Amino acid sequence: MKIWLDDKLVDQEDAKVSVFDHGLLYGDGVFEGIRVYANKIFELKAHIDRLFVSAHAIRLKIPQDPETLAANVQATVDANNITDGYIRLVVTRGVGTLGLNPLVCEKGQVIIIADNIKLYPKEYYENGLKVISANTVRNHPLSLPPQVKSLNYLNNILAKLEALDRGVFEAIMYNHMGYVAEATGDNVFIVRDGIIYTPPTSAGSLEGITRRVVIELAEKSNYTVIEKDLVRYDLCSADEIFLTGTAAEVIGVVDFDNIKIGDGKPGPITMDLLKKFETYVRQ
Ligand code: PXG
Repeated sequence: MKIWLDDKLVDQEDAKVSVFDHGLLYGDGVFEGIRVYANKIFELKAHIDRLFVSAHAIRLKIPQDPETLAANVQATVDANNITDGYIRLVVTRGVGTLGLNPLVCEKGQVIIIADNIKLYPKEYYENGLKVISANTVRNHPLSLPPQVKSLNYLNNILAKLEALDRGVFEAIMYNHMGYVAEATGDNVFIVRDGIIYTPPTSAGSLEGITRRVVIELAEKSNYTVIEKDLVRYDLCSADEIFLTGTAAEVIGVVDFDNIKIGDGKPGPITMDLLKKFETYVRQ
């Protein structure tokens, strides 16, 4: 496998970074997870744009311009003959010293990995997921803004552990005011009386690219989509719940905190949007 490291492709065995990299020492950096569908990188520009905004927000200078970085992502996909797969694009603060100060790190470190994705099992889509409410509150916007896709995912990892401890795969995270924010690696939607609702990203979620595409596809199909703050009760009383994300795509939730959602199968609007998404990404 070829990995893009800094300014060139190297063999996997030679893809090594320093133990003084602040990405490792402090989780100081940003990343993107991107899909390749049928030979085409999905929403590459949107991912590059979000990476640059995240980096800007933490005062990390990406040592390549967006066009060059996009071309290098494509070159990594091509070098590994990835036709359907997954790209991890990482920019760390780079090599520094044993101290927090990011200003001593001279140059950000670019890493691009393109590999085959381990898809979610088919039965997750057919049967739906069970999810729980996490006790771990989503990062306060005045600490680490949830819109920054940073290398520090401990907030989400702690919530994911709660889910795994309780024998389920995903957890819903709430913000510091008690409103629904997102799942640990996905955005959240509900359906009630045929209307689709999702929290605004200001409630403490990543500005998900799948979320945006699904909203556009839903509106094109004449569904009404409303962004509004949701509370736990809105999920308890929903006809359908579904999650969206690069890995998950569109996936139904059939059990929330041991409450059956709908008839215990992914709902009709969820399945319709999943079908439309699958068609859209391969067109
Ligand atoms: N919220 C969070 C916290 C995420 O990490 C999303 C929402 C969905 O955003 P996108 O832009 O992907 O629609 C994410 C993204 C994985 C994996 O392996 C998770 C994500 C991305 C890629 C892979 O679980 N999460």
